[in-house]
Amino acid sequence: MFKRIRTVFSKFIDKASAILLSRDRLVELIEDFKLELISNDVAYDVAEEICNRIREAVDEKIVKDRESLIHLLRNIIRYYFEAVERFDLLKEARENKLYKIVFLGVNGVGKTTTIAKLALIFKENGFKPLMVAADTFRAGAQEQLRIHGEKIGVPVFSGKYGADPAAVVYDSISYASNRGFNVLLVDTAGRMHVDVDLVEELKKIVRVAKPHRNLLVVDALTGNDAVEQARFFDGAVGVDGVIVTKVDAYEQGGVPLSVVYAIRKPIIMIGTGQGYKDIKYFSIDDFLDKIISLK
Ligand SMILES: Nc1nc2c(ncn2[C@@H]2O[C@H](COP(=O)(O)OP(=O)(O)OP(=O)(O)O)[C@@H](O)[C@H]2O)c(=O)[nH]1
Ligand SMILES: [Mg+2]
Repeated sequence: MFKRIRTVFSKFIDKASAILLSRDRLVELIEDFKLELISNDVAYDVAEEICNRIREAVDEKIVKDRESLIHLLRNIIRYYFEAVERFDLLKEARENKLYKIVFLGVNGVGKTTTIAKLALIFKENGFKPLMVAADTFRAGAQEQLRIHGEKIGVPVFSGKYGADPAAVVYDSISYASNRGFNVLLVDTAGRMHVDVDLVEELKKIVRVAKPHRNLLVVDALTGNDAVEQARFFDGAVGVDGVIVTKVDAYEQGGVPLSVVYAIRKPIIMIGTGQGYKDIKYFSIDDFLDKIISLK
């Protein structure tokens, strides 16, 4: 997990600490570092900003040794994550009679699996979740959610194949309210951004559901595409928070930072495997510890 970006940081720290006093060589090194960041999924603008700030700190003589360089780098990265407001799903669920989340994301990123993982978290915290299959397009989509539901012991609401997804969501809300469910997790069809009709439909789902949160699921392995997807969905229906999946198999490391930078919305959770327990709350400190070693 994040191994490549960790190597990029540690190499930079090693080399830069040795030449902190020779500005020209340092500037050159920072330029190389920038390219390395970019090739590990750090968006160009972020990489440039990071490097500008390092250069400024060097000029202001803030960076005196290895320790202060590490400190500086961690603070620079931390800043991006702390600049966006975070929220707590369990806390919000406690504050609402029926807490509704709509999950967004393109095909195959891990939406359905993530919904099942989250449903299990809600269940284990004493909630009564209902999963809603609003993907009425793809054969097998509802079935997939139902299989997950059976395995984790969480009911699934679905409409007929080919039904209007917004109508399914509408019906699921009264169903949930009448039967004492208090968390509604809506699975939507994987949308390709070029498809305008599908976007209109997504807007309709959101209008009907009036969700407390729209959570976008992105697959870390798609790199820069994850950033494009974030921009797209945020522009189309608004994204409140992001779940980054498949980080267990992801070495580059730049995606969480780039996504937060692109849409200024927090990473809420990360998917760390295919099992139902393979999900974690995103922690800024954990992330920093993984990518920038303290030594
Ligand atoms: N390694 C790993 N695999 C994951 C993770 N999350 C999901 N997957 C796998 O990714 C594949 C696709 O997951 P789905 O949940 O079906 O994805 P989806 O977004 O619902 O896909 P569509 O419904 O086809 O749009 C499955 O094989 C999952 O097991 C994760 O965090 N790590
Ligand atoms: Mg799915």
